[in-house]
Order: sequence, then C-alpha cells, then structure tokens
Amino acid sequence: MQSADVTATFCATFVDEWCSLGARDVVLAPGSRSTPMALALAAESRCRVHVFHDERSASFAALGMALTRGVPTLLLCTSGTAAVNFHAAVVEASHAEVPLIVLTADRPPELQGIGAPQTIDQQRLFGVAVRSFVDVGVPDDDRRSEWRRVAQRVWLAATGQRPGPVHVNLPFREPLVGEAGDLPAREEVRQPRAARPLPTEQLSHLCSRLVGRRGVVVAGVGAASSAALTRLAETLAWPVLVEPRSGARIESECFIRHADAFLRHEPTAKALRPEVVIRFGAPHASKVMAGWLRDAECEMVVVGESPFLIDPDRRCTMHVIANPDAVCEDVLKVVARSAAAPAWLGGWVAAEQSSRKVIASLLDDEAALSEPGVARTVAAALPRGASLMVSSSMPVRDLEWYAGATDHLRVLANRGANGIDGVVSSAVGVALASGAPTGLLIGDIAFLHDSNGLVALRHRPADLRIVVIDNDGGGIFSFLPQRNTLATDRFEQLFGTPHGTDLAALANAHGLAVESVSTTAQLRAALVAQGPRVIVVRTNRDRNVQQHDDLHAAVARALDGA
Ligand SMILES: Cc1ncc(C[n+]2csc(CCOP(=O)(O)OP(=O)(O)O)c2C)c(N)n1
Ligand SMILES: [Mg+2]
Repeated sequence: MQSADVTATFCATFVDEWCSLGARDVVLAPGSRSTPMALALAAESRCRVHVFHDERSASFAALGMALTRGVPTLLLCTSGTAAVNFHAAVVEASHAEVPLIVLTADRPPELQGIGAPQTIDQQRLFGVAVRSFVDVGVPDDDRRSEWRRVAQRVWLAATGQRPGPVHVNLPFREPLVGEAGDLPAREEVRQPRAARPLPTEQLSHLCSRLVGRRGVVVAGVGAASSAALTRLAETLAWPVLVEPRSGARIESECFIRHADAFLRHEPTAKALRPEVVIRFGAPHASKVMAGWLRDAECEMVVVGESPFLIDPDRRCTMHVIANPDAVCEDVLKVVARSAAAPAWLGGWVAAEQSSRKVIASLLDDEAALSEPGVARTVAAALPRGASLMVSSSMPVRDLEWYAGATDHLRVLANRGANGIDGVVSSAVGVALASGAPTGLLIGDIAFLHDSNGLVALRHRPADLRIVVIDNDGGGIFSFLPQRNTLATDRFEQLFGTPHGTDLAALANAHGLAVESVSTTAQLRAALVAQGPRVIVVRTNRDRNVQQHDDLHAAVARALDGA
C-alpha cells in the first residue's frame, strides 16, 4: 500500500471507531497538514462536519455541542498555533467535565526541532487540562491491529467517570491525499455506566443525617430530576433551592427560586438557618447563598456522579459519588415521611411567596428594561424545548436570581472556569447540536470577546437568538468594592472599560438580522422570531446596581411586613 493510502486508511479507521461509539458532531478549522483526517471525517455519513475559520471559535463550538449531547465532539485543526488556540476551550471542558476528542495534525518527527514551518512542540500541549494525551505516531500499516484499540482508549478516557478532553496528536507525512483501503475489523467495547445502589452502610449513614432535621435540598448542575427531587423534598418536608441549570426549576411552591433575594434579609436568613444541607451537583452562582451556608455551619452532604468534589468553602461533611436519581430512590426506600416541624418548610414557602410577588410586580412589564428584567423575560419568552446559554458574569446570576420556572428550557453555561471567552461560539454549538431554538443571554464584553462566533452564522442551520445586554463595559465590576474606593476615572479605565462599539453594526457586518429593544413587550416579541438574529438592549451600569438594590430593598420590605 502507498503511504498516503495507509494514512487515509488509518484515519478512516479512527473515524469509523468513534462514530460506531456514538460520535455525531465534527468541528474543524481549515489547514493543510490535517488533510487526511479532514477527508476521513467529511467522508463519514454518520457525522456532521461544521467548519469554523478561527480555531478558538471552533473549539468552543465543539464544547457547546458536547455539552448539549453528552458525547464527545471530534475537533480537528492543523499544526502550529492553530492547536494552541484550542487551549481555553480545552481548559473549560476539563473543569466542566465535557467530553472532547481534540485532534491536532503535526509534522512527522524528521521535521521537528529544525525550524520547519508551522511546526511547534505539540507534545502534551494542553498540559494537565486533558484526561489523556496520545501521540499516535506516523501511520504505519504494520501496526494496523492497534488502531481501533487506540481509538477506543481515547473514547473511554473522554467519557469515563470524570468526562473531559483528550488530546490526540497526529503526525502526518506527505503526500497527504490518499484512498482508504479495507479497515481492520471492529470488536465491540463495553462501556459500563449502570447506576449501582449505595452500599447499605453509606445509605443508612446518609439517611440518619436527614430524618427529622431542619434541612434544605440544593439543586445545581447535575442534580436529580425534578420528579425525584419532589418526592425527596415532600418526604423530608424540606424546600429545594433550585437554579436554572439543574433542569429542575419547576413551578412548585417548595421549589425556591429567589433565595438570593430573601437571604439578604438578615432576620429571614437567620430564621431559615439549616442543620443539614444535601446538595445535588454543583453549587449555585450566588455569593449570598454561599455565605449563608458558611455561616450556618451545618452538615453538608454533596451528591454527584463526579469523583471531583466542588467545595471551595470546605463545608462538605459527606461526599456521595453516585447517580443523584438513584440516591433519591435509595433514600426514599429507607426514609418514611419525616417528622420535621411544619413551620420549617412553611417559613421557606412564605419567604419565597413574598419574593415572587415583589419580583414579578417589578420586572414583569418594564417600560424601560432592567438587566434582571431582561433575564427573566428571556427565560419566559423562549419556547418549550428551547436551549438557553447564559454568559458569565451578570447574565448567569440574574437568571438564577430573578427568573421564574425554567424547566421548559435546557439552560447551559460555561461555568467550569467561568470565562467570558468563547460564549457566542459555545451557543452556536448548542444551537447546531440541539437543532432547537436556542437563546443566548450575554453581556457586551463577552459578545465582543467572541464576535468571531458570528462568522458565517447566517449560513449555518442554527436558530440562535442572541440577546446582548449592552452596558458598554463590565457591569459586574460595579458591584465590587473597587467601584466605591477608586476614583471614577481609574475605575472606568481598569474595570468599567467602555468601548463604544456599535454592536448592531457588528452584527450587520455578519449579515445578521438586528433589533434594538427597550421594553419587556418588545423583547418578548423579538424573541418569538426565528434566528439567527441579534437583539440589543441598552442598559446603564450604575443604574443596574441601583436596580438590584431596589429589588432587594423591596423584597426586604415585603418580608418585614409579612
Ligand atoms: C476570559 C476572561 N477574561 C476576563 C474575565 C474577567 N471578567 C469577568 S466579568 C468581565 C466583564 C464582563 O462584561 P460583560 O460581558 O459586558 O458582562 P456584564 O458584567 O456587563 O454583565 C470580565 C472582563 C473572565 N471571567 N474571563
Ligand atoms: Mg457589559
């Protein structure tokens, strides 16, 4: 066999193996050295190829796709700095436990270290951010019996107990265009991920901590289903503090949405101090809630599938590594209706009801949209079955604090490393993989940071409705002590960072439909139209702080009067 044909057969074997294991999305950026793999991917009918010019954008789109599907996206680029541009998304995928198979083409060994063009050291390029690194070597027909095993190992490393990115470096020798011959035969691989019951001892230990105590359930990303949480909460007579990304923010009086608002009210925060917390998945974004949990000095059980414990405040007293739905079921088999004092849940429900009334009355029909009002309206206006990507920093918080029920949506965010990079592209990936209407709620700086995500968007089959909150800078910083301790000029120079960019013109340059809105009714109407489109809402950073303060003061007044 000619060497180009061996290379083509090698690539076709890897692609066949990954598609047999479930890969469906391919993202690639153009380049020459990656030709053999690009051709193999394009020839595979089981997967869809999406081309992005900018590797950073490509990698975040791949991340968004994997976040949506839960299976690895295949991501390919050429050699050199192209590969380095994947790094931020690889880090996010690592922290957020999103499976990615990152393929970087490379020059063969004889061209390394001698100044050959577009050649850098790609060995372990992503350092500790990948679950595994493999350099497969120049394709060699004598090793064809190993090819599928290597591909399987890569897949298993990306989809293991702690999913994440895997880096495969692919040195290719010229000529790069060949014909694939027969592929080596495939052997089935087993991927065991069945939920196992908790060991009896751990289960009785867990249950003994819950029964008859003043407790709360906290539901974050990776929580149990709303049905399982409902049964657990009813049995224990506890509230469920639920954030949108859990997927369990249902319309129920025991499912608490506005804890951030009412826990700012000291007497309420004190009265609702728990003895025990059971947290499913990742913590909420709210600092107020984190501080309240710290002060409570209660026991905290954390339940999740990942062996990696997120516990920056070191409050966890028991870590249960298991499927959250299975844990709920196991607990309910043991625990009969709990004898917790009815006043406990009643106090939560009353605080939530008061907050809901205040928040609805202030935000539901604004003549001049506030940022909390935008977040609330975007969630409410998107159709059932839509996805909603929210950016750090304020959008993800405003949605958590002020949105109503969100279980009609799939809410996603890049909160592994909380970057404001790659957010537009991630949302493009979500829209492409879901095939459903997708909203993106994003600030102006994050939008500008990744405006390359808009490149060719109008040609993609993506119903993406982008809502940009344009406060001409970083609004989050106005909530920090810097705002009041620094002179305004210095604050604006280093933190506020106004840029004066015409975001509508930028979107226009990409041929996208653009609308500017200023009232709730206009925003609602704009969100009904199909994408891809950009909806711009102008706000003001100082007024935004005031509006948050006003909301919290109104909630506090309602609680005082209750
Ligand atoms: C990649 C990256 N760079 C910098 C930061 C620090 N940072 C956090 S929020 C923020 C400003 C965000 O501004 P914008 O997107 O307009 O949202 P707003 O704060 O106005 O809601 C910055 C620069 C970050 N989180 N990630
Ligand atoms: Mg901003």
